[in-house]
Amino acid sequence: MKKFKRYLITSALPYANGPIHIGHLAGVYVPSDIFTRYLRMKGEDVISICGSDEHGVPITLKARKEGVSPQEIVDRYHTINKKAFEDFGIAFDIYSRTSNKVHYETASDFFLTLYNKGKFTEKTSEQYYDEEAGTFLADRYIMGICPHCGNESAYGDQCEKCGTSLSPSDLINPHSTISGSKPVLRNTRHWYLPLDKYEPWLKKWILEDHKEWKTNVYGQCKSWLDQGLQPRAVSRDLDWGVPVPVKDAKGKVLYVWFDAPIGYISATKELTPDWEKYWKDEETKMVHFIGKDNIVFHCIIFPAMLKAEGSFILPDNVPANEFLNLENDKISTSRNWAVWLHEYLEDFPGKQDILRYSLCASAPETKDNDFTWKEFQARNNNELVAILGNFINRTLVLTTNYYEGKVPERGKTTPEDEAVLKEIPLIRQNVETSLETYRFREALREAMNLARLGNKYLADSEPWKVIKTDAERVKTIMNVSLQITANLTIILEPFLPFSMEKLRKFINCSILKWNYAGRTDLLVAGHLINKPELLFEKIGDDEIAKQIDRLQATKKSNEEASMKMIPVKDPVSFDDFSKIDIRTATVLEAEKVPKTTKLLKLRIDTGIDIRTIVSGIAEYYEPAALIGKQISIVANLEPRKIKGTESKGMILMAEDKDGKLVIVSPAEKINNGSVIK
Ligand code: B3M
Ligand code: ZN
Repeated sequence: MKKFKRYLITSALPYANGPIHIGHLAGVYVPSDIFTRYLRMKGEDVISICGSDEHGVPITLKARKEGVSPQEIVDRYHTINKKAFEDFGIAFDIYSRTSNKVHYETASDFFLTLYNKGKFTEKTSEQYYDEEAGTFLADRYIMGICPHCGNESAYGDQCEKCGTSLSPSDLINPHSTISGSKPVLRNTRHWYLPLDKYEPWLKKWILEDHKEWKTNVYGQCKSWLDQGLQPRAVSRDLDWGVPVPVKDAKGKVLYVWFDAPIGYISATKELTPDWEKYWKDEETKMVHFIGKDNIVFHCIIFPAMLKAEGSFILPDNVPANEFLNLENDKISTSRNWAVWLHEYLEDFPGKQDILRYSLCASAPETKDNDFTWKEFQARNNNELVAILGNFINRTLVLTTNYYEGKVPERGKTTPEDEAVLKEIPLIRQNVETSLETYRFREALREAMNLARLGNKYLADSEPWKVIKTDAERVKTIMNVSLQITANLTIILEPFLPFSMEKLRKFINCSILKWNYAGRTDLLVAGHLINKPELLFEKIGDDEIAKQIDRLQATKKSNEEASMKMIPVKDPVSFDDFSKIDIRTATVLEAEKVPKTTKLLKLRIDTGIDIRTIVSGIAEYYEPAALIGKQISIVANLEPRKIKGTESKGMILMAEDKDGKLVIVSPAEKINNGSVIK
């Protein structure tokens, strides 16, 4: 494997239009933080770069909705998110933002370099324009009816109800969300990066030279490349973003996905005047941590940009994760189906490590995964408390009780002691191998094996019993246990930085060098440890119930909201309406349709005839209760055969959000056959 001189770690720049949730943390920031901390502890030259992505249409949309400027939106969320990362110990060397000056200059220069080298093509095409507002419309600004599912509020790029990707011309009755007017097509000129020209190079670089990339990443790249790449527009008609720095480009900005990855470069510039060594030296290993929806941008488009520019290095790896779901449902900002970091900290103050732990333990590394509060509780109670906490607590308490906190001498060792001591460097090796291949779940499991080893060692050697008969032997046992403890503070540090910092204080040892892990002399005899406290505590059922209740309340209010919002159907003419013949009638007989649960067969008197109607109301009405009841029916609906019975007409019913049905009756008794209009 190639040896690198330094590392450049980037983590996807979150859009500054909403707060950070557990999905972001599990997919991108916890793994990137673990990796960075590990490298720092190894003494590598490493920088970790992140910041807010402050451009793009969703931000302008949100600003418009709230009636504030886009800058106000990004200022708000930049502050919130920067703090959330700090609170969770995600230790970036810089958390920058793409609305700052360095970034504008860097992105402009980058564009100009490509422009001057003739790397872009220019093309005029037709795009939707809002004549009333005097502006071109990004696809998101156009709404209309989805041609697939009839959703009346589908966007010009996607229908969020059925998930189909759309283009604005697919929409039925498209309208601008800015003015409400019908958009018209107008010519506009844009710059394109001809990705097709980079296809042969990308195929070799990814498909041949980077076979070691994670299968989900490699697979997605392969499928893009197999489909064939198209030129991509790198500019947009929008008034928020980095202006296109050439003549005759008024009202045009760089496409957000052109400027955002350049944000990694600008942030590095902001961090250090020595930035070029990280970006322009082949001996730097660049690694992009991202979520799966960003793969094409980081593996295909950004590398093509870097290649076109010519002086930058390319990523060595892009360990993208899949998505995390929450309690079996897709995390969604708009539906508030998420665990927000700031909310978590309100309910679990000081317990960042538990979330870091459980998100890493069930990270969506190879496939989408589910976060549940029950599992969170189990990870804490059965692993952090019962294994790690238990081992540490017993070791420290016994050391305090037996030796007033002084590390005892390790006397003659038994084969069992030796086996345990030999295991420590092996565990370190396993953790390393997993970390270096971006298998963080596995790395954490391996690291926890050290706590398991210690726990089992104590349980097997029972110092609390042996102390009565062989005090010398206990000294050795406790010395071995303390070496394991000291090793834990190193090996678990990347995963549980808050708790390991505390533990280092307990044992009065501040060694933070990865290469010390595996040693069995980290605490010398006579070294004094401090008075310990509990590192982890059980989480009670009530605390978990509270979280689950909150989610259930969210689900309920979402359902109610979506019920309220069932959009009104398209207008019909009065002529069309009056074709439907609605009448009053009275039920004469009612019986269940055999072998069905929902159907009743009714004989009714319509005032004109006596007829049979089959209706799906058996779950709500006992047949006997219906007899004599006056109802409303569609009298001229074409007859239909239902379960062998000819049904002539339909009974009118109101249906509520839970699907409950209620018969619609005239408010007072009236002759059968009266026209309802
Ligand atoms: N802002 C997209 C996202 O959060 C994005 C990443 C940019 S990384 C250069 O999905
Ligand atoms: Zn749809």
